[in-house]
Amino acid sequence: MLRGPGTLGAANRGRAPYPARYSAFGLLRRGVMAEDWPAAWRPQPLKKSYDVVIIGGGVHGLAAAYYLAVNHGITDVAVLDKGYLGSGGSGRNTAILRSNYLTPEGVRFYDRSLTLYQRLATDLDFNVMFSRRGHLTLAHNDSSLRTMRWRAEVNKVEGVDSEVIDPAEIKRLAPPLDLSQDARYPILGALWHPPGGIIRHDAVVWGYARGAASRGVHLHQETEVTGIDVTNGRVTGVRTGKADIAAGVVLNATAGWCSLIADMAGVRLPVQTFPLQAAVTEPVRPFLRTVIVSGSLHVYISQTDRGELVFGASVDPFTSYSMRGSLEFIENVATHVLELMPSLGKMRLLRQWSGLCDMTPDFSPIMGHTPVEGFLVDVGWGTYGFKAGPVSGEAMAQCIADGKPPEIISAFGLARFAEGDLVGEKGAAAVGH
Ligand code: PYC
Repeated sequence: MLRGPGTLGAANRGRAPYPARYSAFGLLRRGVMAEDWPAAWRPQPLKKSYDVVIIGGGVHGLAAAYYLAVNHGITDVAVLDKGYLGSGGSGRNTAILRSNYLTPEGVRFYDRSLTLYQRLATDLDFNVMFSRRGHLTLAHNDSSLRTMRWRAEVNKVEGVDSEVIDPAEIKRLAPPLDLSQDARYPILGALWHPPGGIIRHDAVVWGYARGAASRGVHLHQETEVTGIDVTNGRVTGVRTGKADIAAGVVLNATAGWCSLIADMAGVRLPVQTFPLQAAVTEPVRPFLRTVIVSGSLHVYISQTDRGELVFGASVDPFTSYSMRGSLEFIENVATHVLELMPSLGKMRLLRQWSGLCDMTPDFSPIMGHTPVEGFLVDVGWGTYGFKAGPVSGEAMAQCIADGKPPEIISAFGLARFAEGDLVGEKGAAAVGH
């Protein structure tokens, strides 16, 4: 099944050039000629064998496939997804981008991702609607302010633009915020991160899918992996609901089910999976430019280019694979949004949804090789996965091509949990967990 641009112009298959170059002129010509766009990617037969099989058709898996092809010329690659592309965390996150992390390793890593995101529309010839809005993390108490000063200093040392600002500056940047000192949780200051912003998350998925497919990568939707074959400590292929596939390299780029997939290869991951809910309102005129985060109130708010407000919270307080929304989440998120912006009392919620977050003990990902030769992981993203899509794809592609992890992910190996060499990134979480 293809949803999204993969279905566009199905009637034109075989006629129009593939993939079409997107341009203002092309848009005009097709409008005038009433011509449909060709499919952004085409279904391919499931081969019996590939050099590389990537499990997970979200931004991480697709970006890895794209950079394997573009940076390393490796194109005998299949991306498998049990649903449709982007149907997991990539289509369920709140599309916030930032690099104001706490550890030097985290700051460098997420900053590379932000750099790639900023030029992604040009690289992919696909409008991913990156919008640099600035990112404000509010402090309601002294300990939050202290952590923000710490983050600002680490950010500056790593060349990332972040600073702690006072309430007057916050009011200037985000006028709808209640900055009165008699608010229930007065705002004492904020970490201001000008490069942060939002993007259209589905477009990122579609852009990478189109870019990878046009270079020969096969995208197989509704192809669930049911087993991973390992012989003498080496991966030899995967089993799917459709057929078995031989492969010398298998990358687990799943979110929500990463520990279950790793388990199929006999690799145990220190990961617990929690639901994370989000909600969106009806669209209103643009009034909020910055992304607002309050860790103490467990809420983040941004306004999309279409005018909707997107709200998110911390993960649900129990492990589960269920993706149901709850009334409790809506009550809490609405309460905290109104504490921050009382003027929103009349806005109506449009819908809510949920995704799954694979949390690691140190809130940093697990990337690179595993004890099973040829079986690699790009997992354990907690609530940070979407922000890391491009850099993860780039790094995992390099890891596969070179046979060793590049420097930028060297701190995120699985062995760190046994060695006690953690990369504590909890202090950079948007909300408490
Ligand atoms: O870390 O900025 C963040 C975030 C926002 C939503 C989930 N995580």
